[in-house]
Formats: sequence, structure tokens, C-alpha cells
Amino acid sequence: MANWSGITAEQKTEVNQLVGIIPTRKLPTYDELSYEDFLNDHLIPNKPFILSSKATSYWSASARFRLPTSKDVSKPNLSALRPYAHHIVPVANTLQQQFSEFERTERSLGEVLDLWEKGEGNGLYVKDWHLMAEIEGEGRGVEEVYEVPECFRDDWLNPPYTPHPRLSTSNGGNLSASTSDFRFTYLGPPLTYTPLHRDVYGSYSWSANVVGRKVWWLFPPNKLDRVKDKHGELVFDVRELADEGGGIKILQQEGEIVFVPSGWHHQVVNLDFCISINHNFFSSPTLPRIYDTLCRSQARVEESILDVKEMIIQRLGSTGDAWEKEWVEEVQSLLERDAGWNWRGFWETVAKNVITPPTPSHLRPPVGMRDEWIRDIIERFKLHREWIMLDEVRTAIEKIEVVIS
Ligand SMILES: O=C(O)CCC(=O)C(=O)O
Repeated sequence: MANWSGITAEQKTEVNQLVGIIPTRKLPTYDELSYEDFLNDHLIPNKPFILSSKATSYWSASARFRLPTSKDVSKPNLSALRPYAHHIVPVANTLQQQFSEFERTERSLGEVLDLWEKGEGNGLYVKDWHLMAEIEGEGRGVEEVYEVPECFRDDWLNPPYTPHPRLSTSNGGNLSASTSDFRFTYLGPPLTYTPLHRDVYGSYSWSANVVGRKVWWLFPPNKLDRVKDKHGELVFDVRELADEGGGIKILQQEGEIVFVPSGWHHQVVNLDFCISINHNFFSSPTLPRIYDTLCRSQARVEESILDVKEMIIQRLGSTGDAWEKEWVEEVQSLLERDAGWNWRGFWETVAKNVITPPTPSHLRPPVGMRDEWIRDIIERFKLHREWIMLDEVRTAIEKIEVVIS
């Protein structure tokens, strides 16, 4: 079977230009990182770092998906992806911008591999492919691809890390073709890219390069002014800016894992044909940030449908709480569509992870710290009308309060 045919001369020049202007790395890079150091030096202060290629050297994906070359960077072994050819994957056409996104389609992975093997589809980027959920849905274990580094296992957004086939469906085991998890695989030729964005819910992410190198631009929340256009909107591609927005620019080598802090904007360009695996996740240290992000999303949603509020009040009158109940429900359903979740989802997620933590205690913050972060958001939430109006939310919070000290 043919394989990926390689980079064109023009692409090579563009890649060389990109690599040529990457400053010396300013982020710490670790061969090993204990959970305690991760918590104190990165999770709590919300600071980025890199895990060296040692972290992925023993992954099955590193052996299966790489075709070694004489250089430090491998070529992709597209034939090794053929067993997944039947998966339907989201594909961004990075040569076709549509407003603030790329044109997106869904296709079988096989169709995209066929194009790449013929030397076509150079702008196509397979993104947000739920490979792990697909593997588990087919009754196998994710050990066929990777092992989640220990420091990242306290993950409140995804099913608990289990290398072998899941035996029960009680904790998200039956995820066939699910779009409800945030464990993604990305595949794309050189120069395909992900525009400037911040991750879902204000989560953290970690991203491992199984094949190829990427360049990253990272922007802490207080450094966003320089990546906005004259209308105050974030630019799509920081390379359009004279100084690329002044963020932290890093070259991620093959095998390395980048940790992106919560709420940090970032942009990523593939320098080689890249196969990468990433998780969006959060855990108790970032609950106050996730909470604030949801409050801001709710304020935006409320602002956008003020006319609906007026209509409800006109219909039901402003005395009594009938109008307010309907308004709160209206906002929650729009919030779910707009932000991906609402207060029910948020508090049920917190309750689930407090009642059944995803990791043993040495891989999560001490209970006292966790409880303080949770108490903080509960106290703040109890000032909201949703605390009174949403019965399931109250039930979830009461379950949490039984567990926290
Ligand atoms: O690799 C990419 O193209 C994007 C990755 C990313 O945005 C992330 O891991 O948060």
C-alpha cells in the first residue's frame, strides 16, 4: 500500500522559515514529574510545561504509527491507521476558512487516508477524532494506542483512565462513536493548523506528538490585547500579526507532551505530517476557573435573549416565580447548546468525581485542598437564583456536601 508521499518544495521553505525563528525554549521540560510537583508548580499556579519524549516512548502508538527516517522526525505509518478506516472523523479543510472556523466535513478515515496516499488533500486536518472512545466502543482497550501519564489521570471530564477493555458500562464504558468525551486524536500534513482558541469550558489540555513536530503559540489570559483586531475580536491566525502577538512560542518535538493551562489561548501549526493525541480535562484546582467561565457564558446567553425574558414576563406576569422558572430553564437549555453544558452538567460532573474519584489519592490534591475549592464555588453558587430554581442541581450539590468535610 502506498504511504504518505511527502512535503512539497514550497512547504519545505515555509516550514524552514517557521522553525528558523523559534526562540530558545522558556518552558520547563521534564523527563519525570511527580504528581506533587505537577500540582504545586503547574496546576495551582496554572503554568505550562513540557514532558520529554520519554513520556511517550513506550506507547504502542509510538511503535505502530511511526516510520523511522534518518532524521529526528518520523514519517507517518498511514497503513497502521487502516484498521480504523471505518471510523467517521471530523475533517477541517485548513485551506478554506469559513468565518471564524475552517470548513468542516465528516468522512470515513479511509477516504482521507486514500487522498493522502495519492498525494492529495494537503489542507485536510482530521481533528477531534474520538479514537479512544471508538476503540472502547469496539470492546478493546486504549492500551492499543497509549497510556495516560500519571500526572494527568485526575481528569474530571473524561472516563477514568483504564488501559484494558472496560468491563462495565457504568462509568461511560459504552461510548461507541461518542462525542461526549474529550480524548482526541489529530492527523494532518505539514502546515495544517489549529487557529487561535481557548479550550472548551476553560479546561486544561495536554497534547502529545506521536509523529512529527508542531509549533505552538501560547497566550496567558492577561496577554490577549495584542492578538485582537481593531474590532476587539481575536485574530484567526497570529502569523498575520507583525510580532505574532508576543506570546510564548515553542517547538514541540516528536514524542513530547505540551501542557496548556486553563484559560490560555493557543495556536498550533504542524511542521511535519503529525499524529497527535490530546485530552481536554480539568480537576479540582481549576474548578473556580471553570465555574467563572460558565458564569460568563451564562451572562452572554442571558444578554443575547433579553427579548425572550420580556416575552415571558408579558405572558406570565412579573409577580410570583412562574416567569423566573421558565426564564431559568430557557437560559439553561440555550447555555447547553452554546457552551456545551449548563449548571446541571457542571454540578453532576463535580458530584460524580467527588463521590468516585478517578484516581488513587496519591495522584490528586489532598482532600482538604479539594474541599476548599469546592466550598468556594458552592458558596458563590448559593447566591444565584439557579440554586433555588433547579432541583437536580440542588440534589447534586447536596450529594457533594455530604462528602466534603
Ligand atoms: O494540535 C493541534 O492542532 C491543536 C491542539 C490543541 O489545540 C490542544 O491540544 O489544545
